[in-house]
Amino acid sequence: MRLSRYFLPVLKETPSDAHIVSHRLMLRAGMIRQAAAGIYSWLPLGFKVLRRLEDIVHQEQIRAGHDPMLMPTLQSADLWRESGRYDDYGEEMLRITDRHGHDMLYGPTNEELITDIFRNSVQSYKQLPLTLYHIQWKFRDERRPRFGVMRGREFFMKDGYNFDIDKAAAMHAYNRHMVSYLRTYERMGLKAIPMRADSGPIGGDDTHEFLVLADTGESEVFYDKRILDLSLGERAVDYDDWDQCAAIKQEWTTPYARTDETHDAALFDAIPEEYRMTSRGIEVGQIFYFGTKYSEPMNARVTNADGDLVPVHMGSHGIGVSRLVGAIIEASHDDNGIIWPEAVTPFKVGIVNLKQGDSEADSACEALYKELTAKGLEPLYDDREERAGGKFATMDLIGLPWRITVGPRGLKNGVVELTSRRTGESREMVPAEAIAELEAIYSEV
Ligand code: 5CA
Repeated sequence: MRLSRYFLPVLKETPSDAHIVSHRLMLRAGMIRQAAAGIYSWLPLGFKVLRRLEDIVHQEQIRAGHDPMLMPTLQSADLWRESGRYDDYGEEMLRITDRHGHDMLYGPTNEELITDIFRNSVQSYKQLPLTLYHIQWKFRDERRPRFGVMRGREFFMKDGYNFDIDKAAAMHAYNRHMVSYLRTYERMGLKAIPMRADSGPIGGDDTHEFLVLADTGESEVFYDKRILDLSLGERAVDYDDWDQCAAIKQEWTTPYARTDETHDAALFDAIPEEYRMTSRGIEVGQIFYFGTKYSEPMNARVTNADGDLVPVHMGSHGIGVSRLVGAIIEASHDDNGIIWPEAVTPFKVGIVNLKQGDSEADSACEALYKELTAKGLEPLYDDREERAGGKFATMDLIGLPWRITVGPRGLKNGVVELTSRRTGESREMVPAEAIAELEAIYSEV
């Protein structure tokens, strides 16, 4: 992409109504614009990051054996009356009446709709286990939408629903989701810690939230520092292996980690003092096991191996995809702007032409641009007639992890400069070497 033709409305001024760094940077970097309180348009740069996260979520869900689908944003109130949540959900639910006088709602979550789909098509335990998920916009009429996309009213969420014959099978689905979420966040360059949580309006007995540590997080968290050393890395995971998934869950849930909602001071104080940590965290996902809470009232039953009709055991599992964009920025930025992890960056490398209009600099940049593009290294080429300082400031603000700087002085010796956004370190090399380095870096992402 050439910056001269790209819609990137960066702001020089810091927006006064944005109170946390990710909100400020998303506005300044031209990623989002507010449409109404807690509702945002995603401009090209922001949309690219959102799509990257969505892709990672899909890949990891499919790897875990879950089936992607798409349910609508609008739902009929009738199903929610069956589960009893139409009245229980309260003011967070946006209720709408259509022209025929039918009660509708903008879905805050989809337990009822998916249970309805399930009960109309599945009759036997032989069709289980089954996990269906979608990534769709949700609406919750939050009393205080704030922090930009972190607590929006409209937000993009992955929600998945497992259907199993009994509690043991549903607990495997729970464990499997925990493992696949750990892998998902790790791929995004994040450390997200599973913490025992409260189930709130979704209900159920077993639930964990995934929290990313950040000073601006809304939750207070207490944890054993040693949990930060855990990583799935290259471990081969067999998502059908109950024991392996249970062992990984055990590994991550053994060190103490809880939010203020479930904090137990006595357990916490039993941890050696040097490992005891208190900080703030952003909730980027939550998994639930709630058994037959929806299948009983909604009559979602299947025949088991003995021929008896039994309600299915369910859980639901959510990832805050739009919130993650903000969470990644909270976890990865400096005074000059965003620092994207390679896995989610909107463009893989920026090209800065220090002397636009100089025929040698222009043709060196063109050659780089073509070759990087051909290799799938998605460059953003700043080909504007602007001074170097302004170009560097824009690149730093939008946070591409790598930058290639091309100027007449270097070109005299045949070299360009490759700079890391994270460390600021710059090295001179011939263009082919810079391309080869980037290829090597991105082949590992
Ligand atoms: N049905 C279940 C699981 S699919 C559910 O709705 N879970 S949830 O309420 O925990 O939401 C899942 C994730 O969506 C949260 O962990 C959070 O990351 C994200 N989320 C929830 N509310 C908002 C909001 N107002 N703005 C942005 N993201 C949100």
